[in-house]
Amino acid sequence: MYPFNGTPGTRFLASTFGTGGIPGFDDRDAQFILLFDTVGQVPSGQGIGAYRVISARVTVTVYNDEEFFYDPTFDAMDSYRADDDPEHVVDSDVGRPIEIFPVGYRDGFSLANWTETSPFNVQGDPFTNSERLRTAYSAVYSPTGVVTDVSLAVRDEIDVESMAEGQADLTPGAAVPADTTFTFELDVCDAGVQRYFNEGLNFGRMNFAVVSMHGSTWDPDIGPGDPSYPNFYTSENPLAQILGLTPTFEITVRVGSAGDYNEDGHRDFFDVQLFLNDFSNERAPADLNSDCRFDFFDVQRFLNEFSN
Ligand SMILES: [Ca+2]
Ligand SMILES: [Ca+2]
Ligand SMILES: [Ca+2]
Ligand SMILES: [Ca+2]
Repeated sequence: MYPFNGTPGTRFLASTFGTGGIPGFDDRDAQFILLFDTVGQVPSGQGIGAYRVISARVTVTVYNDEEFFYDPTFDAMDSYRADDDPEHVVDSDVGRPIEIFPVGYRDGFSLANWTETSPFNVQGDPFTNSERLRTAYSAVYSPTGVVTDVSLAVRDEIDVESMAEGQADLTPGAAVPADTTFTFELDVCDAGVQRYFNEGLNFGRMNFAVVSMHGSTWDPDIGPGDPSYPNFYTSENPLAQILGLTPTFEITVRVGSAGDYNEDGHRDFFDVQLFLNDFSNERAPADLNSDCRFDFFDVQRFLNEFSN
């Protein structure tokens, strides 16, 4: 999802970068959209609310060698503003994080009909102004499924956190070598994120936007910033296919009632025992209301689902 990508969906590499507040461009200018079909692995069509994600992990692997610096943590939105912007703040650490967001759609597109070769825009002319045109965009979800485009989060002053910052086996600030894999352990302790997964798994497909706001030009005046930006292997990349470096998605999800907690088809003492054991050891499967706390509300929910 980049305004001037002539071959969307079929490239061997995909890059992510930002524009530092240049008018006419989204702040998150080049976005890497991943599509994973979950049909056949997670039952689809069970209804919104039937899915509770316990953990989710996405990986992407970098192709380019030592062209940007590793930053495993969130950077303040105002640090992405241009240096001459009065609201600019200095980035507190070297490099820029690579982040992952839900995907939203516009202009007639949806999870059901947006494909990897869908056009960047159907309205407007990105050569004149590409702001808020993209048919699929990095987004945040509300608990009721209201979608907000965060492609212009810097100028919209949406101080939004992603579902995860990519983590790599590197020292923060290090130049990132080729073939480094970034792992996103998605924060599922958020009712909006759970809603996003419910919509995706119910349909049978999970899409994600991998984004970063690395500078897209190397400016020696900026100092110890980024010489460049990440370039990732896509699923089409033949080398990545052979070497196992294509993007991956792993999920642990409960489908349906937690009453049969041990999933053996019966509701009995062993479900109660396993739930209480997980609950008292604060294991993620027992956090039945997905708020990352272990309290009365989880017990109440378990008793409800067990007795119904
Ligand atoms: Ca940081
Ligand atoms: Ca930084
Ligand atoms: Ca059982
Ligand atoms: Ca809880």
